[in-house]
Amino acid sequence: MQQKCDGSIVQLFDILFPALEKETIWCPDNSEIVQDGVAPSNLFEGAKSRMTKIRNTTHRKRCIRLDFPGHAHELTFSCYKSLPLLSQEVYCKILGVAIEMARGKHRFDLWAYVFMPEHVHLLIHPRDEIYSISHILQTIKQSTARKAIYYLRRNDPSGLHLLATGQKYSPYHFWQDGGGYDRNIIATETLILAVNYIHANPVRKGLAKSPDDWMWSSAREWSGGVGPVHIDLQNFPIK
Ligand code: NI
Repeated sequence: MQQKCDGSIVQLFDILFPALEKETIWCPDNSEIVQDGVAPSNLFEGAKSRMTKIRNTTHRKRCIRLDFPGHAHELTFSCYKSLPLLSQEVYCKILGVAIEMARGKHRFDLWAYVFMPEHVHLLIHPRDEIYSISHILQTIKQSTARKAIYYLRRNDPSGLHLLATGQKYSPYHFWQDGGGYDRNIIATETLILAVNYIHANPVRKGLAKSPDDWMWSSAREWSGGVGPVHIDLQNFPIK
């Protein structure tokens, strides 16, 4: 099926998967929506090159979550207004705990992560056939936001205004609205590229000399050391 890529990929998914969950997202890093060899058909393998054409757009797009058994998901989400909230260790710790908690609740493997000052990348692999990436993300983000705002109220009330939304029922946000960026990955080579990409983030941004130098990353655990949030590599296709 040939489709143009100027946003029409959303319609393509609408046609193919009308019942799938969809939501509005903000894509950080001007990233693209890409499907990587997605079941149930191999349609997306061919569609991939066309989909990459929506790379470098900075428009709001809809994120089509494809919760397919066995797929890994590369998730990216940003702090509210892209504020460098995660440059403060306390919030990284809160986020780490939130990921641990979500892992207990939703049964997924955490294969790689990096907490950048203003955004987060996670590579996760749900263990169950039936799962919801939206629920997993919601658990992680809500728990972090609740604790971070509580912390701010008690310890730095003057800092709260940075997170103020002006909305009555949701007065403070820790995370940018929307689901972030979600890419399904099944091919082993793509998984390895994703892990390396995630670990290279602080180096690319000039924040670290090597991936292992960045505290809030799984790079050290991948090279045999320990990191602040434990990763589960027993189900990773190669080691
Ligand atoms: Ni990044």
